[in-house]
Parts: sequence; structure tokens; C-alpha cells
Amino acid sequence: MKLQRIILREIRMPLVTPFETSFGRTVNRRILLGQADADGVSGWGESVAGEGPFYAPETVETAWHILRDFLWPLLKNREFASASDMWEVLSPVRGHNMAKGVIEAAVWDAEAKQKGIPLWKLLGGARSEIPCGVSIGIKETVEDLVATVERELASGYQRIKIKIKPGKDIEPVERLRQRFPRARLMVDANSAYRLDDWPQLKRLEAYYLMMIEQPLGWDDIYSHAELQRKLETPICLDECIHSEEHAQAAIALGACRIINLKLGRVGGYTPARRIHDLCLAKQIPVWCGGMLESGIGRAHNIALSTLENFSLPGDVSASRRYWQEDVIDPEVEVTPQGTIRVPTTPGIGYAPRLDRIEKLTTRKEILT
Ligand code: OSB
Ligand code: MG
Repeated sequence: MKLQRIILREIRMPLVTPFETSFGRTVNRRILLGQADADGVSGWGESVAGEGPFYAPETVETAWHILRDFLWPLLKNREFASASDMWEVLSPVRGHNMAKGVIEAAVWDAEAKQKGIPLWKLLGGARSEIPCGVSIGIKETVEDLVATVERELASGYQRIKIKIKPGKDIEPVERLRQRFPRARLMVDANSAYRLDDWPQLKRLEAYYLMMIEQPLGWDDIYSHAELQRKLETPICLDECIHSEEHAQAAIALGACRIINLKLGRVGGYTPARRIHDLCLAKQIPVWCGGMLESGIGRAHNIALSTLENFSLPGDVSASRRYWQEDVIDPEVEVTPQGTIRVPTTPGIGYAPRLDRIEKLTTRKEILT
């Protein structure tokens, strides 16, 4: 397989509902898409980098810069036996996983298309239907939150995650637990607490949460280990896990009992599968996180979620929860049982709508 060119595009898409976390509010998404043309097929990838460096250090701008100026020069005119060789070739660049993840995933899509098989099968996926949960942003009022959760549960979603921050934690969780005694509930703090806040997090244990996601510092595995010793509720790490080595350290230290795996955060399928396999061996369940992706990134999340150890519902949900109109055909839909049926067509299994993508494009660069 030889990469002829890659096309970078930035598209802008307004969210149906603004999404608020402890680190900020997103109304419009700026999304970097990568198209990799190899031997007559096009593979697609999406960067999960945010508009600003508030979830992780990378941004849309840094990802574009690294892709154009450092990753593409490593790849151009090179022969690959398979997409699984990509990760090693990209290794001279340290970090910048969100930039690497765009092109790595795009080449996996291209390889599956060349072979005429679904990407999830090429990856060794084991399920044809994946369980889905939703991630709900911080709301102005608890009433609004309760109404939103009611709607999502009625749609069939199998678990509810809400975003929390200091001052908006105990009350919303208590109200949800009163109203939905049997729902599978969890919270995500996006690093809004410090270890000293542990008594406040301890109070959350009264509400039978499945897990508490990333309560402490984005790069602080050690303090999560201290916290996990004080809590019975499992800690799930998101921001802290950027590599197999981080996962190894977190597990060995007892910093978490569950890992949220995001393709873009770890740099693509090769590192994601290694972390998946490590967690499987250590009996740490994983689930697939989301980053408010367009249909391209969403399709990749679905493929990743078919691996065996993705045993908990992820943050992968229907296109219509995010977008008036998505950039793929068909859009991602969720069954009344709260599952997504995995596509059976080659590659990511959802066709990029090039006309719509071009219309939404604010910047484009062809690298040859
Ligand atoms: O921490 O999982 C997170 C969105 C943006 C940045 C970080 C996170 C999230 C989500 C949304 O929780 C998940 C989704 O619905 O795509
Ligand atoms: Mg998270």
C-alpha cells in the first residue's frame, strides 16, 4: 500500500445542544478531517483535538501543523505492508497523538476498503452490536438535567454519564438517583477536583455510581491511586491515559479499575489495541469514549467498540444527538434497546458525504 496524498479539511458544525464540561462550553465544533488516498481508495480519519487546549494539550491548529509539517514527510512515497505498520513509522514524533490518530485511522479504513471487508473485522472485532450510553453536559438547572436523562433513558440508552464540577455534583446526582433508582449512572469531572477534595467525592458513594471518571489532574496518575484507595466506587481514567505505558502504570499503581479508551487520545488503532489487550489480561474493562465527533470519528468509535474487552456501554450515540445533519450516509442510529448495529460494508461502513463535507469546509490543504 502506498499513500499518494492526504487531504486535510477543517469543517465547522454547530451542535444541536451546546455541551458544557468543567473545562468549558462548546457550541460550534471545528473538526479536522483527513482523507488518505492509497492505491485507488480513500480512507477517512477525524481528529479529536478541541478548539482550545483545555481537555488535552493539542488543538485543531497544532494537529494541522504536525500533520502537514512532520507526519506527512514521514509517510510520503512510502510503501506499507499494512496499516499496522503506521504507528512505528510515526514514532519519531513525540506525543501529538490526536494528529497521529487522524492519519493512522484513515489508513486502516483504506486498507479495509482495499480488502473489501468491514474495518471492525480487519481489527479483529468480536461483536456485531455495541451497547451505548450517553454523556450529558452540565445543565443550568437540575430540572433540565432530569428531563434530559428521562428522554435518553426512554430512547433506550443503557447508561447515563453526567458531567460534574465542584458545586454541581452532589445535588444533581442525588436528584437523578431519587428519580431513577435503577439507572446505570456515572459521573465525569474532567479533572475538576484535587486530592484534598476526596471527602466530597466520597459523598458520591451514597448514590451507587458505576464509576467516577477522571476526577483529578489530567496527567496525575499517582493522585488517582491515592484517591482510589479511599473510594469503593471504581475510578475510570480518561485524560491520564495516553499510551500503553500509562495504562500499565495506572493499573499497577491501582489508580483506576476501568479505562475510557479514545482512539484519538492514544494515537490510533495500534496503540488502542495494545491498551485493550493489556486491560483484557489485567481484567480491567474498557469502554469507548467520545469527543463530540462528526460521523467519521463516530464510525471509527463504533469499529473500535467491537473489540472483546469493550464490555461496558460507551459514549458512542446517535448522530442526531449532536447534529442537525451528519456528514455520513447513513447516519448513526441507535436501536430501542440502546445498541448500534455494526455496519457490514467495507471500511468504516458509513460513506462520507463529500458534497456536504465540502460545503462545511473552511480550510483545505492537499499534501502530495
Ligand atoms: O471527557 O469524555 C470526555 C466531550 C469532549 C471532551 C471530553 C469528553 C467529552 C464527552 C462527550 O464526554 C462524549 C460524546 O458524547 O461525544
Ligand atoms: Mg472523560
